[in-house]
Amino acid sequence: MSTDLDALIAQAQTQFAQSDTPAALEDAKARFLGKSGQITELMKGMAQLSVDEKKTRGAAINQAKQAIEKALQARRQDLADAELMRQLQAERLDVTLPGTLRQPGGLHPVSRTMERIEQIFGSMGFDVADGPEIESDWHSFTSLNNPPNHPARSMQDTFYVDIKDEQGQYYNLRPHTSPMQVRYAHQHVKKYADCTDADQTLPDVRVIAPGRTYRVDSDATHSPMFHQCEGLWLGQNVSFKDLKFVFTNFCKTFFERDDLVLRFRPSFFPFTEPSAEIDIQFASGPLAGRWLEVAGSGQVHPNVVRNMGLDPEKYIGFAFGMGPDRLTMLRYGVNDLRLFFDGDIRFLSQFQ
Ligand code: 2NL
Repeated sequence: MSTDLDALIAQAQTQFAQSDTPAALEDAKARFLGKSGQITELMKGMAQLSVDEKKTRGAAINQAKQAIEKALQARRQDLADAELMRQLQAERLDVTLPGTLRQPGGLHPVSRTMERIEQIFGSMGFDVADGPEIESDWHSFTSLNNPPNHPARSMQDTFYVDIKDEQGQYYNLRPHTSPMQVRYAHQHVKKYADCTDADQTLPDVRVIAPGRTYRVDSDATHSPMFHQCEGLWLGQNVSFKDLKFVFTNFCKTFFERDDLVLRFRPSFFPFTEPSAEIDIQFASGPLAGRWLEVAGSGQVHPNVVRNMGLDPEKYIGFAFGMGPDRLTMLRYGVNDLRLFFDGDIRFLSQFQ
């Protein structure tokens, strides 16, 4: 092969070696193998040669072309290998590092209490009501026999939503779960509408209403969002003795204590008459001998029974309201309510 071709091959090899990127390499390729590259120009330059000269010169140029293409291919491969190595380095995984273990989750202690409450009252034939957290003024206050200017209705005590209902009253964040029971009773009336004739046995309303509730209040024992569980049992002959049985049974089961005693202390609520505060006392353990207030209760006021769409001449019974947050504190010996709502996993995981 002629020396000009050897020099051309060497020149191509040098330029390919100096190309550090695929783009630079393709530029270098164009200078030798492109449309106006040096190889192409040499081919064009053969026009004046004789047939024999063309044969030998053409073969030599072709050989040079093949050598340059081979060098190009080799350099392409080198660059691709280098890029792969760079990528492998950059994306290197240390498979010996400890993994990110996903800890199993668990129920919040207050949710556990709610489930226990539902289970225990369920075993005594109570249904579980559900309902909205944003309530109408009528369901939160009026239906429950609260007078129009009752302090519970004030902005100091209740959170209001800037939306009015059909009666022109602002909606509120329900301050208790009673509205769910009022709604439940109405549905009950609809469901048994054909069963209200005097000769027939009227079906009881027996329901609990657990859920989130809201009041303008915040310290170690009050949270603006807290939980409540109310209970309602209305029937033709449901009395305080039923309340006493049901609630005693609940407390003994909930706290897993047979030596627990109850005390009913006269009280006042607009929605019940007569009304009573329910205190419990443990015979042993860290809280032994202390009276602990656990619920409010009473015989449902006839106005409230009427507001439920039921006839107070036919339906009588009791209602109660308790705080699952406080019950959880008593059961586990927690002294600050706010711990339940801080979301600190070190505290919460202790209940799993
Ligand atoms: C308390 C007071 C109480 C009720 C709640 C109630 C519900 C309806 C009708 C009548 Cl639908 N009463 N609930 C009755 C008495 C007391 O709770 O101190 N709760 C923690």
